[in-house]
Amino acid sequence: MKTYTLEEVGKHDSKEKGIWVTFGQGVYDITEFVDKHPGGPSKIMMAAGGSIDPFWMIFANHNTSEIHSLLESMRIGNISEEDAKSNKSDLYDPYANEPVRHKALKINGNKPFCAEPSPSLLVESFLTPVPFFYVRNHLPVPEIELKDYTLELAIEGTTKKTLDFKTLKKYEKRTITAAVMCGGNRRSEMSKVKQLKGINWNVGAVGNATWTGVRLCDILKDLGVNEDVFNHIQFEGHDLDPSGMPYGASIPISKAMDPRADVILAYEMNGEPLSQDHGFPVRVIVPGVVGARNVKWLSKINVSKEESQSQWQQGDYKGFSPSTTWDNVDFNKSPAIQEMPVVSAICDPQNTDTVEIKNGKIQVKGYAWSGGGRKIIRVDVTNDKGKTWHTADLTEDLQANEGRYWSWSLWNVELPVDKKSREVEIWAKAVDSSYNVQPENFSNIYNIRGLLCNAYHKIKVQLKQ
Ligand code: MTE
Ligand code: MO
Repeated sequence: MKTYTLEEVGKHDSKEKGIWVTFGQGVYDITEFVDKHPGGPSKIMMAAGGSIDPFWMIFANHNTSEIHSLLESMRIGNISEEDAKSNKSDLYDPYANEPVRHKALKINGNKPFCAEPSPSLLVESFLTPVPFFYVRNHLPVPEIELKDYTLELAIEGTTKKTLDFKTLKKYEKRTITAAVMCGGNRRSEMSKVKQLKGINWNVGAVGNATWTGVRLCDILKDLGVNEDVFNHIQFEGHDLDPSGMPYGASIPISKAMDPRADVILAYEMNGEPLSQDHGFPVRVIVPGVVGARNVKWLSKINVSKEESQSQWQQGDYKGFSPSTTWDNVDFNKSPAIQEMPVVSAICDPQNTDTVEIKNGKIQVKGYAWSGGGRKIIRVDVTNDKGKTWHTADLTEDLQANEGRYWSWSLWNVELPVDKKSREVEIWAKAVDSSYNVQPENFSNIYNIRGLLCNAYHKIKVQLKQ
């Protein structure tokens, strides 16, 4: 294979001249691949004409054999050993100072850190203890000192005010109970239909907590925002990608300014200051809305006519038809996910567990939740493929108001089983206050990003004889 100089590689940084990158000693022509990059063309273009090594240190989820062999298929040559070494010496590990996490979290990705608790642990308590609350980071965790913390308030990009932590805390203190759920929760089940791209979450990319902070509507009112002039409230985090772009997302202004929507800039979780992983010192909680909009380590709020232009608002966290493929997908044609659909999961027992029969029955526990403040009104469970449905008992948030039910509901049910059968298949489905119900299977809601995975949860367990 041919050997290139870094200068030669550097000249190939546009579609016209071809797009080359290096990784280790390899030189790769990625011109054709750029538009197909799942993380968006803009992200991969930051490496055009240079080394992708530092990017892959931040987006370390690229370190799979599948992605390495995809890269190798585009190899056109090498750089010299010395050049590869000098590229390497510039590297430092942006994840070197990440917080310590509880061993009970099952890690789905280390850099960035993504982890969830086991299902049975999840339904042990109505409020999820902070150490067991799933973590979904897209970038290294930023380190912020309270005394240095500032929140910028802007209108169409022009800064109007900057609040420090003390000033922020002067606004009226509010507490809500709300579940936060990742748009990819239960993706591992959908991935059985067909290959898709995303972290392989089980049912634990959700947690339920109390969130204390100030109402976003109070801050926007104080800023003199006219709801009729703008359409979206954009948020930015203190976590930055290699080009200095922050994590970002937005919500409709109607949600942000509605006092009944309970959108909170939270500084406490379950009565304690936010932990580093969950957004210390301040994060947005948009109850009833997909996790991705609940921006952590909040650095900036921008009032705008437009949605956030971030990759996570524009080129990710959107739903598609089961027939949409990576070759024909057009992210501009799908709206960004906001309010989540109704969902439930069986958490105890888990698939393939062996369970004991007591008085001819087995006990089954789980959670159910719906977005938009819609309360769970019923959870139906069957162990004969729908011939007989048993209604579960619900543990609910008794303080929640009509139309503002942000918390999850836990449920449990005793299912009568036939002692002679060795194996039982259990299905669960929830119904929300709009009588929305979960779809029966994943095949007709499959999408290439594995989002909105809310089909009936189906598991098989063995009966202890
Ligand atoms: N905010 C910032 N700044 N950076 C992030 O990577 N991840 C989002 C959201 N807010 C993210 C963020 C996603 S996709 C989810 S699901 C939730 O945070 C996860 O919140 P948690 O880690 O507190 O459970
Ligand atoms: Mo997420």
